[in-house]
Amino acid sequence: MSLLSFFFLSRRITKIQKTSELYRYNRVWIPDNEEVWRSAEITKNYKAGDRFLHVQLEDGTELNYPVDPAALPPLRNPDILVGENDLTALSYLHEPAVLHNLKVRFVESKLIYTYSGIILVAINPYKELPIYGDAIIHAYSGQNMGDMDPHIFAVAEEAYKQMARNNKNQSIIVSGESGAGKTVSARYTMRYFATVSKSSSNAHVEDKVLASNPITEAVGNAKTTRNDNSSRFGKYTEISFDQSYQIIGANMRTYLLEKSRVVFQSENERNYHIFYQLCASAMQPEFKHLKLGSAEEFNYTRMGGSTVIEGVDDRANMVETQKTFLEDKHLGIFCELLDLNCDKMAQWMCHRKIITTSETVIKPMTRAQAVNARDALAKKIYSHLFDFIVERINQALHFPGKQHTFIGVLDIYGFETFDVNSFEQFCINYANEKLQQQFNLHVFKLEQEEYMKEDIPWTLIDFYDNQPVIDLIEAKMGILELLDEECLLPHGTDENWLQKLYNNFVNKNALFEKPRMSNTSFIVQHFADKVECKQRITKYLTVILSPHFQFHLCANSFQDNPVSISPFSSTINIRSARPVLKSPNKQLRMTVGSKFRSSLSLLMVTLNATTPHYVRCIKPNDEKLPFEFDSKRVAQQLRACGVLETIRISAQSYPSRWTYIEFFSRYSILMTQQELSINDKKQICKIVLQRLIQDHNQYQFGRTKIFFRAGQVAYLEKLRSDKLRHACIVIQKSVRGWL
Ligand code: AOV
Ligand code: MG
Repeated sequence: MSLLSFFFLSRRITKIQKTSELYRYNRVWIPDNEEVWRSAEITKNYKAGDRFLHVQLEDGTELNYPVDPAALPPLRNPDILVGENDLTALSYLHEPAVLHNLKVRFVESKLIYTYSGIILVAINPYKELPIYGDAIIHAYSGQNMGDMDPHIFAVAEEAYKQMARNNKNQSIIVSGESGAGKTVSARYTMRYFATVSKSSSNAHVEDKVLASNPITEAVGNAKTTRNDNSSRFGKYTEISFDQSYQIIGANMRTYLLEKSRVVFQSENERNYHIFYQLCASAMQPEFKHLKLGSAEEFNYTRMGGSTVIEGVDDRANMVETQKTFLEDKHLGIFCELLDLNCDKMAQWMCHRKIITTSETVIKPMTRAQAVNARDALAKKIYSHLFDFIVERINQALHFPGKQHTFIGVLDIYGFETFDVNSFEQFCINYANEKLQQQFNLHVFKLEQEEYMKEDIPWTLIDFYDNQPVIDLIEAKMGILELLDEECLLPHGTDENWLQKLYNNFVNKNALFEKPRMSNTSFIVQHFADKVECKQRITKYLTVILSPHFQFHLCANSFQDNPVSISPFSSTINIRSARPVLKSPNKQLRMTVGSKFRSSLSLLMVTLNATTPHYVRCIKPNDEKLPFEFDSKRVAQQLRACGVLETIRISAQSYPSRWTYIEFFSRYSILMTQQELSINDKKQICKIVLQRLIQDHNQYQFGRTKIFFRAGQVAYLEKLRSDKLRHACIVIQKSVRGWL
């Protein structure tokens, strides 16, 4: 959402809430280029209609600040509210208040977690903190969210509790831009579940679930300019629980691994960690046969300039990766897969076989063709290995026993924009649009619709609906469909595709632009930012690898090993069926974009069938400095991820709700005999609640449900458990009396 629309939103609120009365000798926030907002004290009495506000900044500067009397600057909250652990508790809810509150907590109190209604905001401290130990996990276990300091463990506990209480699958959706802390947060939630729901029957199942992280990170993470350990794939891990809510296994779905990295890395970036870990361990006995050398020796690993990451010991990490492979056998298989037949390789790296009706010709390739074929092979092998490893992990994490419920943890690559963006960024950002929409749908639309359905007074709140940009990408005749169409043509090119995009969308769709100086790229206005994608997108979909080359490669090098055939079998089937290179393989060509689209929509279906919990990770500065808060960068992310709208909606909304029947059966223990004698159950609920919670603003009676403001259900639960405990004591006493 643009800064401008935020101004309009806060203006409207400003108008309603504040009169010029409030601007007498009060403190306000004024926009600032550097700090985003600066605090200022009003030093002269402001009269309605005045076009200037006399203010003094914190550094003592006095200003005659020009104002629009209809939209005065936002007011500061009283100091007593600063540092609140839930942003929705602030009295003035606007961007400067939220930013200031987060900054005070983060910089002064070193608190990285803050609630914003149903969202947990997590600011990356870029420093190891002593807040993740087992003792802390146990402290959070069984507690109510509101009773404890905000923490990733509190979110995990809430998901666990709701799963057990409502018998419903849950998901934890972690989002944020690259380097914001998603993977770290996802890992901690998994640690939490592994610790609190240890299986008594299968002692190692939770260890195995946790061990999947280092493996997938070794093969799927790499150093980028944004993050030394950047996830280059998306991951949704479903942790399965049995009827007693103990872990019985896990299953992982991965999304779109960045394959181009295998053969190309930009300056200061690296290939996948595993390569450096293997090179650093080249002299270890178990890796000697691979005849590896230093990462400096290989084009694929030294391209980015530096093969080391500060503070990272690749050799030690290899030991770690090796340890977590569930049996050494798998690592052996992994290495065997790379052990290619040399003669055949040399032949098919440089030649291709062309079969026509009358003859079969073997033709040498040009250098460029051979290089392309080599790169395509490398990417193919790597992505197959990646899928193979994920598949094996899933097999290893599948245990006998019936899954009763699951908690899914989604750690997907964050929204990203580089100087040069390609198809990968396009897909990553598209995925983020889908997630943002899922969030919008859940928090805004469903809430509002529910209140309306229940006849609860409710003011509609504007929110940024990103359906138009999703339509631009995935709807009929949208960007992806046009791409598929182009790839189906025998002579499809990027140029033609781009031209189609320009023809279809320029001046017709406000979210699409053609850069003025370029015919080779297009710009999409995403919810978080504008992103320019460069040409060469169809390149990713074009089959460059000679079918015969692959076929022979597979048939000759891997045939003897039935396990190693499996990751390549799809290649063989597809390729061997169509051994002529001249016409492109249609099946493969059209799938990349559409496959991603369908895997994303499947993910959305899964997420929509669970109760979602949201963690929004914020990257506080671009230099990876500990506890450094760059207000500009934080404000940008808060705007992009919808935190501000959620604050407004949460403050006005009722996050918990019970149907009258549910309320009646759960809290009948709190009802008096006299109340219970009333015939109408709905009426009983109303009477009881009015007696138990005096502040009538804390709930609303809908047509079929009761809606509670934050914290009220926790209060009722406490009354209930006190009553139960009391009842137990009474029973124990009377039993003792009988004995
Ligand atoms: P990401 O997953 O959001 O980026 P990570 O979870 O990899 O980001 O975090 C980046 C780095 O920030 C980590 O390697 C840690 O050094 C540091 N960090 C993050 N969270 C914490 C924390 N809670 N405590 C201490 N350090 C932390 V990407 O995968 O690039 O989108 O694609
Ligand atoms: Mg990550």
